[in-house]
Amino acid sequence: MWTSKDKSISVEGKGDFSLLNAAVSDFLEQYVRTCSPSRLHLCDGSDEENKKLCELMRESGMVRPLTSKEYTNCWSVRTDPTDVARLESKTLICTPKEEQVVAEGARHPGTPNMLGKWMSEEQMDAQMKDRLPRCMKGRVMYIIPFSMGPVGSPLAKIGIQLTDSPYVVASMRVMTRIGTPVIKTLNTGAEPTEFVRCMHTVGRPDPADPAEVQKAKMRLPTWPCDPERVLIAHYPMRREIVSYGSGYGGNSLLGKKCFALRIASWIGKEEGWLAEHMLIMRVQNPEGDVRYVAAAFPSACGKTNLAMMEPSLPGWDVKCVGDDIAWLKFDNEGRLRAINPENGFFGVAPGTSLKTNPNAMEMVHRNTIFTNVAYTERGDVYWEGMDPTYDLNNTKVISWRGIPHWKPGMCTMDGEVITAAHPNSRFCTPLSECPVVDPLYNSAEGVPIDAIIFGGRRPDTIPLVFESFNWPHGVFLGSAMRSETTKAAADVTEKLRHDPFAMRPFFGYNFGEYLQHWLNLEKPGRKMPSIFHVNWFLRGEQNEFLWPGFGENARILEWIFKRLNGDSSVARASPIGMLPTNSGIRSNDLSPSVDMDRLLNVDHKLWLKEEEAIRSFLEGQLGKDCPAGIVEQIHSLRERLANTCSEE
Ligand code: TSX
Ligand code: MN
Repeated sequence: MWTSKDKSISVEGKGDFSLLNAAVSDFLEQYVRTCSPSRLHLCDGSDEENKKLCELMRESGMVRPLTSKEYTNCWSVRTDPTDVARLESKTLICTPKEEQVVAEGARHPGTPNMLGKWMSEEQMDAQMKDRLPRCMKGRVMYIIPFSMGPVGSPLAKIGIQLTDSPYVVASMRVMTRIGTPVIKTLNTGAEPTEFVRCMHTVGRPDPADPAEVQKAKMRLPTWPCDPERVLIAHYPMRREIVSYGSGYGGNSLLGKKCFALRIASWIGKEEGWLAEHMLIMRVQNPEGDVRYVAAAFPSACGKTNLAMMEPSLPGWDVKCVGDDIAWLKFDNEGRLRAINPENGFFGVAPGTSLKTNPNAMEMVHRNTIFTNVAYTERGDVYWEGMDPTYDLNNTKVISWRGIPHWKPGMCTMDGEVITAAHPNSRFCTPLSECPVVDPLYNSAEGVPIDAIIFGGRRPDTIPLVFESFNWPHGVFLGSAMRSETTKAAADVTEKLRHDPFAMRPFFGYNFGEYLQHWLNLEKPGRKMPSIFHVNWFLRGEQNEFLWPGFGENARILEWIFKRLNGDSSVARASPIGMLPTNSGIRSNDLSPSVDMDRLLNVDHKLWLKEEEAIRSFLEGQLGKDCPAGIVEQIHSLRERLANTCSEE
């Protein structure tokens, strides 16, 4: 039983509420009063608790166990068909002043704001007052204490998530470290540790409102949500997140994008560190030298594949620390150290195969929650691009929408292709199941970062790899990132989207301040990591990929190693940065059709256009908030391009 401070309300409850300190109790009481749950469940994080929860979800029809012998403790979930992705237009950062979130350029009327959206705290409070009251009536409110980062690490931060979704509890248990040890660390210091308040509800409509009850009847009974009224609010100054109406991962697993990127980037700016949309990997060469690199890529670039790749070069080895988020902070010795705040992978399933990511294919056979993939009569899962040898003719496949005899090539009446799995379907797997997880993934002090890699999906213009001249130039490269979207679009320029630092939907504060924060990191006594830019996606005349990619990307890592070791013979200056020399990248043992000259070419005409696009984007979005250090980089690039004659 849980009782409010003034003893006026009591709610049936499971768990030891005496563990909660005063701040956590106040937070809980505030939302118990608002949401009126019928029961409370304080999660301890135990296996037993998880087993019971999965069983409960199985009984209610929300999850199906994968019964095939090849899978152990794996589950399949289908969401409401209207609740399948993050909703950027419903995602807002709430502060007293708009300029804390939106840069000057994007505040101009008529300029579309391409980065974070803002709403005043008062306005958002009113919106939520319209949604939250009694939203958990008749149901359980789960209380999840979680740590982003290894429990007790000086780089870790704690959150408490309230949610009415058992799917969220089971997923948070995979993606973060949850349970009793986390509550205990809140109270071990001299004063209580700060925590981020995370409130989530699927927004089951008010049972007292007949209209809302009627609307809910139209939905999948196993996946309550309120898609028309979804709202994901971030209050960075209050260290609070309120998410209403969606059960989908990016909107509901609040430790991930909401906390570890948006709120943490704000805290990082205040405290002098970085929360970035980056993978972290350990690379070892045949001589045994080890380097850790962090890399930021926009979506559809294969970040998860790279994070756990199998290098094709003999003697090279890759280990994975994380595939999505990095928290980076300089230590007292002036070295940049990184932790992965997460404890699991929440990866896109379609396209994942033995060819693109053998390690992911192996790990998803254990302790994995699949969302919106197809289910088969063999009791396993299927998705597009999973296995070209899968016998679809003789296996009954149930699509993610529940079509019982799905076959490739099926179409709707409008001629739209029906896929087996949703394109944004996911696997949710603990880090510890990755066959190449780095033994230091749990290290409290983090791993030392020697290189930062930015990337993009570009059919032309951007060479395979190049290095920044220096730190501010590297920051500029991050700000200039653009990538092809996988959506069909009329022409090539429409397909390219600016995605600075791969953070476009994840900035927690003003992009101008963000760039200044990055520039300010360079200080005497600090060993700044080298910054690189890669592009695996250059295409030739027949639209064919010019670079084999995947394991062969080890060749790029080899060049990066040489540069980190100070080898100046493998690079030459170009207007855009340091490019590999003709023999800089090992390619003699690649197919002769791989045209290295082409892959490393800098096309002057295209780069003049590129500079124009970067400048117009940065000027448009930042306006007066563009740091002088970035303005200088734009001018220098233009000058270098003007001062070199085209080689053609
Ligand atoms: O993940 C990818 N990587 C990084 C791998 C470590 N992908 C998949 C991106 C979609 C999410 C890639 N796709 C990569 C890559 O390096 N390169 C490409 C493009 C490509 C695709 C197919 C082939 C070659 C390049 N070749 C054949 O299919 C035979
Ligand atoms: Mn991501």
